[in-house]
Amino acid sequence: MAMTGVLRPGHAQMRVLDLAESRRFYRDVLGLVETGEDAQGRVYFKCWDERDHHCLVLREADRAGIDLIGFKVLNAATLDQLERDVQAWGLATERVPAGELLETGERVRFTLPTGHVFELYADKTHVGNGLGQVNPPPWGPAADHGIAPTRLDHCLLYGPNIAANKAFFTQVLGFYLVERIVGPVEAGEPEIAIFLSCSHKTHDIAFVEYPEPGKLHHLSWRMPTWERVLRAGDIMGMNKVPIDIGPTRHGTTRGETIYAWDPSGNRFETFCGGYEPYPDVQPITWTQDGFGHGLDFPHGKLHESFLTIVT
Ligand code: M3P
Ligand code: FE
Repeated sequence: MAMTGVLRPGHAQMRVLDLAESRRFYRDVLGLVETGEDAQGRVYFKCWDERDHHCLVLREADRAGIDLIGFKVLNAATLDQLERDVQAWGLATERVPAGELLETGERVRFTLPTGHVFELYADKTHVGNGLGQVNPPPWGPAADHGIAPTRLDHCLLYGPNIAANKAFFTQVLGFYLVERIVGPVEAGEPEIAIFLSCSHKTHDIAFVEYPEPGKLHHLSWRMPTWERVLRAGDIMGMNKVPIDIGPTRHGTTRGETIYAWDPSGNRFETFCGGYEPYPDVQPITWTQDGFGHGLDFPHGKLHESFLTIVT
C-alpha cells in the first residue's frame, strides 16, 4: 500500500468565545454534523462525508485560537514507532488516554518548535457518512445543509522557527515540501511559509514564520467544486459572516478560496481545487515579488490581514 505512516488531519480543538453561538454557526452556517458533547461541555462535529466520529471540537474559552491539531496514523504499530521517532528527534511526548476525546483512542501529544500542540492517534470510531457501505447514493441531505464542506482539508499555523518544523515534518513524520514562500533577497530569501503534504494534496498543514508561538491563521474546509465555493460565499452573505479575502484563487497551491471569520474571530477557509502532487515533486517557490499573486492570484494583492490577523 502506498499511503502509510501519517494519513491526514483528523481533528482540531478550537477555542470559541460563546459556545451556543458557535455551535449554531458550525452546525447551521458552515453545515457540519454535530456528533457529540462531552462531560467538559466540549461540542463535536464532523463534515458530512467524513466517516470518523469528529474532526472539530469546540471548547468555550475567554480567548479564540487553537488548542491542538491531531493527525490520524495508519495503525497502533505506526503510532508506537512514530512516538519513538519523535522522542529520538528530541521532542518530549505524552500519552493522552483513550476516551479523553469522545470515541478516540490513545493520542501521542507533543509541542512543535512553533509552539503548537500536535497529536498523533490511530483510532477513532467509524460512524460513517450516513450513506451506508453498500450501494451508497453519492450524497444525502447533510450535503445540502449550510455550506457543507466534505472534509477538514488543512490548517495554516503561525509561529517561530518554521525551519525546525520543516525538518521535523520531513525527517520524522514523512511529509514532503510542496510549495514555499521566501523572504527578501537582501535577507537571503529565508523560507517564510512552507506548505507540507503527507498525502496527494497540495498541503495537509502549512506554517508561516511569526514571532508569537502557537497561533492559528485558518482551518480549511474542503469544498467539492468552485461553484460550491461561490455558494459558500452566498451563504456567508445571507448570514452576515465577515469575509476576509475572496472568492478568489491562491497562486500558491492553485486552490480556489474564501477566507472568512467565525463568530469568535477564528479565520476559516472554504477551499477547493489545487493539483495532485506526489512525494517526488520539485517544490514551487514564491518570491517576495510573487507573494501577492501567491495569496490572491487574480488581484496580485498581498492583503494586510494575511500577515497580521491570527488567533
Ligand atoms: C492557502 C491555501 C499564500 C497562500 C496561502 C494559501 C500566503 O491558505 O490554502 O493554499 O500565498
Ligand atoms: Fe488554506
